[in-house]
Amino acid sequence: EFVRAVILKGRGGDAVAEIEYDAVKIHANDMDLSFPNQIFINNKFMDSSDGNTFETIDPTTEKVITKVSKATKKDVDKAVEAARKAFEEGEWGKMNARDRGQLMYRLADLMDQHKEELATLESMDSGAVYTLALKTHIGMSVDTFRYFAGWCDKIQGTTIPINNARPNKNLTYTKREPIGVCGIITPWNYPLMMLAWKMAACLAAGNTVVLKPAQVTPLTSLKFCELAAKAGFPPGVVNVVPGSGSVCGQAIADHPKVRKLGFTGSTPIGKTIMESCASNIKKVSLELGGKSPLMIFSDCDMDKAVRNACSGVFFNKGENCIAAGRLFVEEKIHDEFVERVVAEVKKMKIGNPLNRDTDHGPQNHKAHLDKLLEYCDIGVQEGATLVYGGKRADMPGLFMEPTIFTDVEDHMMVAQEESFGPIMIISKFRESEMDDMLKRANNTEFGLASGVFSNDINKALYVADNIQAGTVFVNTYNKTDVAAPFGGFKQSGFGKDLGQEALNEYLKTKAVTVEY
Ligand code: TAP
Repeated sequence: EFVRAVILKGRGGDAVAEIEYDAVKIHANDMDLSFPNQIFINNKFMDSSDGNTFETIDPTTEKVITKVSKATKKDVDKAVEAARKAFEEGEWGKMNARDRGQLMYRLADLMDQHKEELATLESMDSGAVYTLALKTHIGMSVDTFRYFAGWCDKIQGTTIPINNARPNKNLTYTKREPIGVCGIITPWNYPLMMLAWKMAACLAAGNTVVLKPAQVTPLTSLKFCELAAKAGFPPGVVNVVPGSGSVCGQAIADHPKVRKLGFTGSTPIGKTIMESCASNIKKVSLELGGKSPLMIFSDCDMDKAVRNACSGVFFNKGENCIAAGRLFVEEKIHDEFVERVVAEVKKMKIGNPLNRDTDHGPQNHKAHLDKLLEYCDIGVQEGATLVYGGKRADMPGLFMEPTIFTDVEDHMMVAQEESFGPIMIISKFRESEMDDMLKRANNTEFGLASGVFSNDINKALYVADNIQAGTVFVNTYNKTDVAAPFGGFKQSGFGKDLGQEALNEYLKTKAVTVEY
């Protein structure tokens, strides 16, 4: 059902602007939802230039939620031009940094006020369990905007004592400047959170942006646009172009006026993006795939290790870039550990992600579920022991049983490749073989995250020092925070999201030398 929605000036606490668009209205999760389904350019929602659309599907019901406008290359050009104009000629480029911060705080407040609506949309579009979507997908997005809002007026340069051209004196100072029009391309696992991680740093630095969300999960990024306009962001600062990677994403990566590209997604697409960025020497940051090792020593707190291993693998149905992709469990505790994780997995409630007692929702989309089932088949063919799951759950919707493999050997595909699904992969090591185990854990082209459980601080820090990964969790897992830099090594990419370091990805340094 399409109805014209008008958001009135001043309504909803902090809103300052009005925006009018053809809203999709549905009733779900005991609430009325109203959201856009068109391209967003210059603070206006519009159809694509050729009028084409694509369908976005609810993985719980496999039914179409709505059609969404499918951006063309022409639409990308239009969005980039809007962003360029906003950066070079508009109010945004002249705005005081502190005022920019206020806008971002206001947007964060609006996201907070709409969190139930956003979490419901995220849950329906991506299959995320609602309670998790509220806390993580949306909650961390709000926190990210608040965190970077605080950075706006703290982006500073340095003064540098260079050699003087005697008898004159010289002074060099640096300025940290925004780059200009930035492109952002996001994946489908945490649709709004991946937007927030990149866009908040990008806007805090003073840039304008054209973002392409993943085709299978566009809805929260469009609802976000409504809130950005409502918060008072000037036209052209935030532009969102839903569409395919091969057309719309590629057009952003190729665009000569886009000066920076922030990408989160798979390693193969990251490589093509990096090549495309060479066309105009775009600055690029890549957050790519992972196969993060989680190493569990016999001297660990077993309860904690079991709990964290389960959430490390099954959090967000395993659709988590830092998911513990491979467990190394010390032989001495291996059998007990396996018994206990199986017992935990048996307790997990699979079902409608909007139900408050559900632990495990449907996989994001059909092609992904099919890939996961094939991954399990290969694991069995390779000779790994399938201890639990490995198949589609016996119910309607794209549900997969949480899965556990043991006896996984290093040469197997399941030991090497990311599944991006609810599949625990367990290998063994002996106490005397710590260095050998570290070698095995490092013998991968990925280097996103890692974890270690041990009550021996020397052992834990030895592992932390010697593991090749951008993130190391010691006696915890998945503990990300908006203030801590996040990003991988090796073919997991480069450049950081979150923390102060993320600002560097969206700034350039100008050195000014004065003689007096
Ligand atoms: P991809 O298939 O790489 O897609 C990511 C995004 O790139 C999508 O928006 C996609 O568009 C777009 N894209 C595809 N081809 C493109 C092209 N030629 N030019 C420009 N854009 C293009 O990844 P995915 O399947 O969505 O996400 C899963 C992967 O992301 C996993 O490997 C996971 O580990 C990784 N990931 C990493 C992190 C971090 S922080 N390192 C976080 C989350 C996910 P479509 O909508 O058409 O697909």
